[in-house]
Amino acid sequence: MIPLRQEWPSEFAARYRAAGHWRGETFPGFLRQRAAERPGALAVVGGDQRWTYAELHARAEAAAAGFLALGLRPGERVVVQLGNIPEFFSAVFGLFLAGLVPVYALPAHRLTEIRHFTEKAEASAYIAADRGADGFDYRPLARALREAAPGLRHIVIVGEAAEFTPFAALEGDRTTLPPDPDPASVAFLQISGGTTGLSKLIPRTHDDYIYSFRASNGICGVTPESVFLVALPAAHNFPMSSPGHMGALHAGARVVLSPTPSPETAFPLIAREGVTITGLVPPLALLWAQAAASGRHDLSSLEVLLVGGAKLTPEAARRVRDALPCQLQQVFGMAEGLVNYTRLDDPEEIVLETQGRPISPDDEVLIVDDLGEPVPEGQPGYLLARGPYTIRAYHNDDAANARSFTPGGFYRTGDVVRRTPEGYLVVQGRAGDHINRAGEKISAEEIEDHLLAHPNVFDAAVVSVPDEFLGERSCAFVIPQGERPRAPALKAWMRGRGIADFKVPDQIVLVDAFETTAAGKISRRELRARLRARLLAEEQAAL
Ligand code: OOB
Repeated sequence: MIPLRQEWPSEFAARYRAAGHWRGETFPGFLRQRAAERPGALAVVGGDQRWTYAELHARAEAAAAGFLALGLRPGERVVVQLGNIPEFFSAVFGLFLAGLVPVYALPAHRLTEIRHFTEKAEASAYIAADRGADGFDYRPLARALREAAPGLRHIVIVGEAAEFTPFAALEGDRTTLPPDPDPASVAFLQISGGTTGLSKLIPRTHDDYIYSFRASNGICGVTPESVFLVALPAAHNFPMSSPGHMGALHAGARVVLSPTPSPETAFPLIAREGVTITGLVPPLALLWAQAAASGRHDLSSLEVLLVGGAKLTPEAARRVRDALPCQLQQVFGMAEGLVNYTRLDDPEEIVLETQGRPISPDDEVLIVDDLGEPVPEGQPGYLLARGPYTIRAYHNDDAANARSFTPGGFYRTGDVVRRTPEGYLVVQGRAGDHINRAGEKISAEEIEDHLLAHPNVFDAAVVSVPDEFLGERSCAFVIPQGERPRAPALKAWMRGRGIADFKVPDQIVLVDAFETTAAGKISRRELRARLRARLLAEEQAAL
């Protein structure tokens, strides 16, 4: 098994410890501490379950002992695909307590992605629920995965487990639990937005990740009295750590789980539980703003709404601020590390017009040109980041590491930003060829590869198109061969490839050829840019 590593050069690690960023806390350690300090306080509310800190800890311990009794050993990796249900927390903290390493998949992922994570992480087990909030049955997926990934030894199902191991039945001897892990060790693998090809695995350590949400708590005003609503998928880095459910649990606050982010589901929960803080992607924030106008639900407990994952334009920011009775906070982050926030005491124009500034005084941000040279202050350039919670390497991916990190250890975010005189970042675009569809990142290359597997597709190029609701949607240009494929059939065929639904192209345009330049072939990136420009020009002309 390839060992899990995430290492900062010793002088950096020493600096981050001396500054008090890395305090030697661990996930099992902090949960145990909260359970001891606030045993009767509510930790997790979801569905018809309400767990106190003592109960969450006891359930996590039972799961941990159960994982070990199955024969799983500390250091092994476990793919977790759970939605916003309380068992997400008993499973994940159970894994932490057993020294096992969660690999966070999203509920939308399907066989192709889950198999990729399983193989790349060399996972020994997979945990899913019987059904998702949308009714999707994960058991057939689990069956197909068992065939496709022979290294997988165990499949655990929350709910009706059929032939698999029922999560609720996990039990074992709690005295066998290992001692707390090294805080510098890898706690879990998060998945990248996948800007080129398939998603990469992001190893995050106890030290670095706990720092990121503990510091976020300070910036977002999270206290033990806070009530955090998880509206986005719990496994995503944004609702997990900005300040997220992990921040809330670290603070001893209450986490409320909304099975879906729709106002119909979330608003009654806000009113009932007195939710004080939550996070949304821009399209949902706009939807909430619209729905709030009906005034049917009491949202007065809301203090802070974080919006991020994709660009919130100043006009959208104004609409959200005007419609919701709370403070708006913009957040620009990435699963690889760096997170920026506007601050709660920032002047209005900063909150509406910027994506915030870094969490940490030790976050190093560079804005550079094509040659890697810093651009003049205030000019747009590529954002590079290095710091106490920004990774230095992906797991098991030399090619991506060579591409994504500078020799000095800066992560190439792929985002194009400019910095204001006050030190705030404004996201202007990006360098990479991905589509940011309502905060879900889709790699153009990954989708093109799928399309090329179709017998009637000669070539394909996938581009992003501005979309009023989603921010961006995907359009696939396809050169057919043989029988002309029809767009709906091609979409259905894509779905059948076992990929997340959000990756299926929103639009498919058949073309006879891709233009080439006089000089011959053009780069893939250039081709996508030209096709995109052509489509936009055509749409303009049609108006
Ligand atoms: C968050 O994380 P990821 O890993 O899904 O995506 C990161 C990318 C960034 O590199 C940027 O391209 C985009 O998402 N992004 C934004 C943004 N927030 C993220 N682009 C413009 N404006 C924003 N406010 O998406 C994520 C992780 C932690 C906190 C928040 C978001």
